Formats: sequence, structure tokens, C-alpha cells
Amino acid sequence: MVFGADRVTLVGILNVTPDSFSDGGRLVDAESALAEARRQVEAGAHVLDVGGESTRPGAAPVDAHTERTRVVPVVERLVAELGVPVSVDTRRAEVAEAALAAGARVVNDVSGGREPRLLEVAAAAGATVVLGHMRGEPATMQRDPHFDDVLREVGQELAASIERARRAGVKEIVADPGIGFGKEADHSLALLARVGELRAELGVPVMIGASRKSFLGRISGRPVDDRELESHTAAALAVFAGADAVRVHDVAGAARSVAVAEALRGARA
Ligand code: HH2
Repeated sequence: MVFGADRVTLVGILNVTPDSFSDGGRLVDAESALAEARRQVEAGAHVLDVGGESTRPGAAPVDAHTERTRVVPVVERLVAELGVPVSVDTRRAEVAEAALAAGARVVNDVSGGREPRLLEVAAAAGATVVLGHMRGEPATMQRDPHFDDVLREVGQELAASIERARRAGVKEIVADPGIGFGKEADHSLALLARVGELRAELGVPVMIGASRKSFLGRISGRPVDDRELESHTAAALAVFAGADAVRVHDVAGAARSVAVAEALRGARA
């Protein structure tokens, strides 16, 4: 199991894209990605999540060949040189398959397994799958998202994804409510605050990815390159509220804030 029950899993973000919303263009060559990955592992990352397509609101999709060419050489280097499980952040079966062949052990799919073959290739490789919740496509998902009851609807849609993944033969499944994926700030806040209920309902570990996202900027007024304190606070509170894993850019800071949250969660129990 990659997402062990005995600790909160810290997932470090490595976006090897030119256009990710907060760190685009910084890690496009394998050497920079490797150096950042080493820093994240030293800071306490348990998993490294490599992404070759930005899924920020409004992002245009990239073709599978481009995504694979960005991701696979980095996955190969991380697997060869670092001792932590590598995750590939992709919606495409073709990219997942190539990354798994290069040694990745986790497929993180923000679309929740919309491409059925992605679940099949992950199952065949014995990989863990993170199933995200997203309505629509990144290019248009923030156009007036609507929920009558966000917790219930996201829970039901994630439960359907989990069922598909189980049927495909995936053994380790993690759910993610998709903070900011087709959601207003209030939806993201409700999902984060009530993550414990979501976890209890779904019966699988839940990951939260709030790092640097716009709903935090809406609260503090800070731009994307100045939201670390907000991000650490959100990670800690997500853990206190019941999250099993957090996906973060600044692993060193998150490791410290999450340690406090874990201790408090332990004290409450
Ligand atoms: N958020 C992003 C990307 N992948 N995966 C999961 N499971 N959960 C998330 O919340 C999530 C995710 C978006 O953030 P980021 O990778 O920083 O930006 P971009 O999509 O622009 O590359």
C-alpha cells in the first residue's frame, strides 16, 4: 500500500509543464525536476506526483504524445534515483501506461477514471489509483458550477468512480473531492471542512489538494505566488478534519503544519 493508514501521506507536486498555475515552466527539464524532487523527499514527501498537463481552470488540453514526452523521462529518473513511490498525474490511459512501465506506482486521475482503459492499465500494473472529482473539462469547468448539496453530489459521483475502479480490478483506491475543479469557493470550503464525512461515506482514504488554489486567494487577497501560509493552514485543517493525504507544492512547510494537525487529531481521538 502506498497510502498507509499509519500516517498522513504527503504528496509532493512536480509539474513538468510550461503553464501550471503556480509553478509552470520551473521544472521542464529533468535536472530541475530531479533537484526539486530531492528537496521534497528530504522535506518528508512520501509520494512524488508528476504532471505533464495543467488542469487549471481554462487550461487547453495537451495531446497524449506531448504529455508522455514531458512525464516519462522524469518518472524514469525519479524511480532510478529516489526511493519513494512515484505518481503520474494524468487523465489519459496512454500516458498512465507509459509512466507505469517506467516504474510509477500511482495513477492520479483528476477526472475520476473517465477513460475506462486508464483503470484497466492501472489494475494490470497493480497500481494505486487516486480518483478525483471533476465535472466537465478544465477549459470550461469554472463556468457557473452548480450543486444543490455539494457534499452529497460529490460523494455520489466519487462513489460511482470507486465502483468502476473496483470493477476494473484496482486494489488500492484513494478519493479526492477535487478542490477547485468545477467548484465555487464555497463548494471547495464545504468539501474541505467536511472531508471526514466524505471519508466515512466512501470508505476509502481521501486526499485533499488545496495548495495555492484560488479559493485561498479569495479569503486572504494574496496572489498565487504568496499563498504558502494559507496553503499550510488548509492542509493542516484538512488533516484535522479527517484527510488521509494532502497534495502540496511546499512539502517542507506542509510537513510541519500537518505534523501539528496529526498530533491534535491524535489527542482528540
Ligand atoms: N489539483 C491539481 C492537479 N492535480 N490532483 C488531485 N488528486 N487533486 C488536486 O486537487 C489536484 C490534482 C491542480 O493543481 P496544480 O497541479 O498545482 O496545477 P496545474 O493543474 O495547473 O498543473
